[in-house]
Amino acid sequence: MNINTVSTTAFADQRPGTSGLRKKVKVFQQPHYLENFVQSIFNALEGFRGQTLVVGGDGRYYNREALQIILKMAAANGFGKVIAGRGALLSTPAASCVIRKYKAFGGIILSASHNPGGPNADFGIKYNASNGGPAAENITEAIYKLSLAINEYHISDAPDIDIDNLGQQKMGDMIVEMIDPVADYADMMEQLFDFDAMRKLLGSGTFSMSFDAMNAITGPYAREILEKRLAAPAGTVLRAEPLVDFGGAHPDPNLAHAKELVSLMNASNAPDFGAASDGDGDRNMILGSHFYVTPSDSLAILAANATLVPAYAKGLAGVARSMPTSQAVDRVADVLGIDCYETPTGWKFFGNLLDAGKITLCGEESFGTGSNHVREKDGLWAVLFWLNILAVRKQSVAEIVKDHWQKFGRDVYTRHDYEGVATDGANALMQDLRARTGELAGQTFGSYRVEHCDDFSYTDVVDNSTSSQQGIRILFSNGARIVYRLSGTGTEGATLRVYIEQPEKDPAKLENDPQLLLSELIKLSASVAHIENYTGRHVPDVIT
Ligand code: G16
Repeated sequence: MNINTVSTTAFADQRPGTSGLRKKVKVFQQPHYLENFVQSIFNALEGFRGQTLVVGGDGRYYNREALQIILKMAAANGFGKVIAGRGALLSTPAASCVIRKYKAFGGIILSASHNPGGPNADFGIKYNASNGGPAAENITEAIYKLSLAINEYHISDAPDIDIDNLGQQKMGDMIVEMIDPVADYADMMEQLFDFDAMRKLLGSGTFSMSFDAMNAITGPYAREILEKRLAAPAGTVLRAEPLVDFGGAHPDPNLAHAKELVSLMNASNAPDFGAASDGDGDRNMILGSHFYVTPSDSLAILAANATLVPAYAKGLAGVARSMPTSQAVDRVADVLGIDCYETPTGWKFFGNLLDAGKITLCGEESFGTGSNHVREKDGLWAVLFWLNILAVRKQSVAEIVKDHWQKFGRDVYTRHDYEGVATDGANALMQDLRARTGELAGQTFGSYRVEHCDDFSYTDVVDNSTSSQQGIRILFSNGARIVYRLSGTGTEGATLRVYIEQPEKDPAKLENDPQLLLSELIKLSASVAHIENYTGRHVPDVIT
């Protein structure tokens, strides 16, 4: 094997976003584009010579080609071994599990998560550290800076490797081991949950469930765990075959994009439990028969019921949520007497808290929940957690949620997304709000008085690093909040996210529709930020 050093010129647009570098496939297919970024990752790291790198992805278009390139670059840069999922597949949580289990130096995950796939759609790549979690901001910034100055990369001239069969092969001095992408993860799930109780529930004949894998990575995982190890009836897993373009669909498990599952769960003969996961398997949506559980409520309910699950039977060290996630879990933490941390959006911000043992569970409004078992959010894990709770409590999803609201109160919540708006307008809107934070404080709008308004800034309690400009928060005196931020995961224009929340304790109103309960605040959110002026949009594209 020869190592070629290839001259290249830098690309100016390789700054990782909320979760790695996400661009159109066509952008990644430009000569040297992927190679530059991979070399910049390696250049940002120290001490990996002879060490192990884990590589896998969500199976989307360009995944297999990217794996071959990364293998050749890892060999040329001196890694001792690459562990990769067969077929270039590894769900994001499974990649985290494998990095930790085999004590790898780190991993590269090929995914654009819930974004569509295919030759004209999206691709993505991110680096995870030896704890199995997304690289911290100081690393992603270092990668970006190096990408701006790169002028060469190293790549082996070895032929492509067979990535469809298990076992070890050699590329020069480097070992390439293709592993079963599902086995390690499934074994871990079996350690965490009460599989006997769950098997009994699924086999009781009085309980049914549907899991929508959305033609994405979780199909094989869900089949193995739900249909094989837990003996759920065949067909429990819908759209189980991972496809390079997700069947043309948008693999985002929410009310807008998982329409088939939502209709199934609202039909007259709806299953008792419905769930879905996203492109790379780290997100989850939880549904009961005729009932939707918001991700923020789901996190709070998992926290409140954690001791019913073997892995968390001894209780939780603490919990964390991203800033725009509702305050429902804060109430649970209060009652449990444990710490609750508020971090910026991005799973990477939970890493230090998990590593330091300060938290056991964490989650986000963006359909992500996870725990200290790995360092990524974990879609199937959340589904199994719910299944474990259902098996122990023997109540319906709706009963469990309503019971939770009665006990803790409800944080009525909605998110309004304005997708693909002009970047200049979106930036101007945020700048305008930022400039007005001082003057908004103290103002009254209808029945709402602004108590505090700021641009959220976070200081990590473990390493004291700070992250500023993480979203404009308008906090009202009655506990309601409106939060504005721009998405860091889109690939076209800008996406404005508006998060709207209000506590509700009146038992008579607890079960009302959030869009009605929040109607005044929703109108206020649009007028205060002059959304129509800046974006030209009168209504949001997606409401969750
Ligand atoms: C990523 C991050 C999450 C974040 C989400 C949405 O998830 O890991 O922490 O909440 O994006 O981010 P944004 O609001 O900036 O679009 P995923 O599932 O896309 O990897």
